[in-house]
Amino acid sequence: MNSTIDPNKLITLFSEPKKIVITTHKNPDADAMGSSLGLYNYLILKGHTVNVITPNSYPHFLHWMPGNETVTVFNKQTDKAKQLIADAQVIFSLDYNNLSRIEDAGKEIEKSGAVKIMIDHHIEPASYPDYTFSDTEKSSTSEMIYDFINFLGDKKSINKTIGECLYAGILTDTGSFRFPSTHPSTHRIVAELIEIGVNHATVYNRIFNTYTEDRLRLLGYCLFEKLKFIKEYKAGYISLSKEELKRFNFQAGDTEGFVNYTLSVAGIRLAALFTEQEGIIRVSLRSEGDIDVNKMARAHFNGGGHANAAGGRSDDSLEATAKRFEDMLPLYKDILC
Ligand SMILES: [Mn+2]
Repeated sequence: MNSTIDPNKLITLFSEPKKIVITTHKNPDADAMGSSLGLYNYLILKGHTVNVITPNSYPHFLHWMPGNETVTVFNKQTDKAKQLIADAQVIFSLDYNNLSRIEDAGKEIEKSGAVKIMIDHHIEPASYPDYTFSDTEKSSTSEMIYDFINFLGDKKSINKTIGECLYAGILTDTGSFRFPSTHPSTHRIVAELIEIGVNHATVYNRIFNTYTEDRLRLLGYCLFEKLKFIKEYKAGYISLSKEELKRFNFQAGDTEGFVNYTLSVAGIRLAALFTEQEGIIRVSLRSEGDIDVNKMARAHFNGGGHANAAGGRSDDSLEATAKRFEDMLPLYKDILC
């Protein structure tokens, strides 16, 4: 962990019961919820009063995590969430690097005089926190929560409940241990989690084998009818209009992971998914090797993320957004071809 931070300062901070709020990014994924609820379960074990606040709701396949029933959703329980932030003595920012990533909740955090701690693996962390643990080499924020508890000298307190949450985040953010961010340290941590009782098969099934029939058929439709390849640039994309999503009774999270299927075709190294949601086009980009989709997302889709996985948005039509993607490919001819 960050060697410039004196662990004793944080050990002292947490030596007496504190009111703590844990926040994570919009459209929370398994790493966002796994790191948040992993840390939540650790901190309540230590006698603190802890609340997790998400900007908006998150998919059903993440609801099994211990402590899920206590999560406050900012855009649904706004007054409660504002009060919790105002009362907090310590506020964590997990799995995001900038208050703009949590929209209105960010404004409340800006006003707060609480001690702020960021734990995150995205590039270019903002400077508002009192303590920043930022490491873009790390597989996941969940892995960093394990490191954080270890940093506090309290690894022995990591139990099965905490471990299941952290395992979920590590599993998904590494693409099931495939992505380059999967280091020997990642496997060592996971080995320890299994040793303390985490059942990896159970966590896998709870996350990946929970499709509704509609979701599976939407995937089939995407692959059969919607997937378009631009083979000269080793690229492919899927675009889905709101009418198409409606036809399959789309629920938040249903298209999670769909973008990766495009990369499973030999010779394809860049994939995109465009979905028309809430009046904007959501953009997901994935790549292999040295193709930096974080740069593409920043330059063309008002977004960002990691080198091989990034996201963004577009205010244009679905068709115009897909065209923008196709038009941008020649700019990256050198790295794509
Ligand atoms: Mn993450």
